[in-house]
Amino acid sequence: MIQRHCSGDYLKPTCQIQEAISGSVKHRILTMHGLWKRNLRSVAVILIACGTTIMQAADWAQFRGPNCTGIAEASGPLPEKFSSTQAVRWKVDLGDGIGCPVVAAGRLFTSAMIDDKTVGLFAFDAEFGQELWKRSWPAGDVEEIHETNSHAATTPAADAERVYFYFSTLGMLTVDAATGQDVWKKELPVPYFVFKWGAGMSPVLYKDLLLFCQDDDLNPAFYAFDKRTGKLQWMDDRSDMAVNYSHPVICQADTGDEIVVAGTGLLVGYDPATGQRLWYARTLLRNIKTTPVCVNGIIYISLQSGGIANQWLASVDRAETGNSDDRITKDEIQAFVGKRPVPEGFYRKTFGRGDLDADGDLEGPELDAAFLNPDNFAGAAYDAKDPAAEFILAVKGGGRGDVTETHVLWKHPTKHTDHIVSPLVVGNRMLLIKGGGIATCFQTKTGESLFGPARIRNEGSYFASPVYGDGKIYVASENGRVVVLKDGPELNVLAVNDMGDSILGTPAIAAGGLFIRTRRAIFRIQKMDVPK
Ligand SMILES: [Ca+2]
Ligand SMILES: [Ca+2]
Ligand SMILES: [Ca+2]
Repeated sequence: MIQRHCSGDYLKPTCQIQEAISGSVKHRILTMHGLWKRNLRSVAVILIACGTTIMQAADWAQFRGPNCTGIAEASGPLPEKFSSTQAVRWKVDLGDGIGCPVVAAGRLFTSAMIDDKTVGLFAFDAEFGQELWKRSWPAGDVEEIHETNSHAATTPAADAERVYFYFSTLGMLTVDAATGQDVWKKELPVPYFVFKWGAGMSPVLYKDLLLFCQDDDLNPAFYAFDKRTGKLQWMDDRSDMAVNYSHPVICQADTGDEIVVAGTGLLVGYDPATGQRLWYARTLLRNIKTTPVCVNGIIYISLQSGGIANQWLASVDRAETGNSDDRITKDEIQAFVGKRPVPEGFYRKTFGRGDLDADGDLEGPELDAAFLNPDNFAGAAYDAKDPAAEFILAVKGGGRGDVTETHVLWKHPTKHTDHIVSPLVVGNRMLLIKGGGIATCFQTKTGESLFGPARIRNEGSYFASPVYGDGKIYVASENGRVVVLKDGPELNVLAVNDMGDSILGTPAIAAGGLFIRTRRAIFRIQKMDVPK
């Protein structure tokens, strides 16, 4: 039962497919492994007292760790100074990859391309680095992607029992965390990204749900599976969205938990039990690639995005692929894409609603109509003088319906947000890192500036998002350097460390170490002079 939404109504019902969601603490206790086993009795007592949070605090089980925040609350001491040879507990060479490492119940998981045609998923002992198992699959007929990307771009999610891994041509694969053996598999529509950005969304866990949101150019949708069986619990058709790369986060609102997803034009709060859209704030931009951070029922987000017409004209209607007449034709799109035929479905969706005069090209307002849902125009219009926009924003969860006027706490234009790097919120401070190595910091209560823009002594490109542990903030750059900042109300660069190889994936902090995935290896970095 999928009910399509009516015009202008973003609270569309979704197909809820049976079974209430129940987190079972008892189940977790019975199945804990490794490090936890030693302290089973005391851990069990704490678990009963605080529900599931203790597992999440100690593990780094998914993209950007607990609730995608980048924060390790109980990390133990972590080093300031390290390199590819200094403070390295272990290192393993891997194939190319930019997905992040994750750690659950003492095991580390990460993905890599084993060769051009084969994708691998690897399990290591987080403490000692021995390979526990590896799996490989034929990558299949993968789409061409941008040269800075890798086909191994997604991050697994994991718990003590299973590892959940998404790959564009394979769908969602779930294997046993201890052995790597198949548990369940779900095929999903293979995503299409006309600008060759490629698949980059990773599954995240919430209680017994495995959440996967993917806003591509053909079939944008948000899925919730039963993590044990793969059974689809609900899905939300997100055909009102353009391409986004923002991960779902959990907001603990006064009214209960919500799943919050940022996307084209809209920040949406979902009911975890049913997948219904509870609220939306009509306050975002066109393509959202940062992930919000949710603290104490408030969602913080930083954004930078242009309009849609200007991007299409700049990319496609230029000398190499077009004729610079401010009009886009299918031939120009095909010339831009290259040899692979553009899917008919893409033309149906875009020209179908955008070519208003049916003359075979898109121009002026037709560009906005083609590439944005008619009910969800976002970002600069085709005739805007300045299509770029960027801001920071705080929205209170727990609303119902259109909360644009009621729950946006503050929204400030800035000049230093990044379009890919997500913000880090530690205590009452929100830190942004922008490409080029520029930091700005704001207080979360009002969004007022605390410091910056200020240089962090490493002028690289940035794809990874900052992470926090032991009073320090680690910022990894594509140029292989990891800048270490002291967390505080002023900028304080403690060290700039060279890992000797490009880093695009966000590092993980868990099990007493800092795990850094470079393009060709994984390192466990830790403070070496601390007695164990
Ligand atoms: Ca043209
Ligand atoms: Ca036309
Ligand atoms: Ca025309």
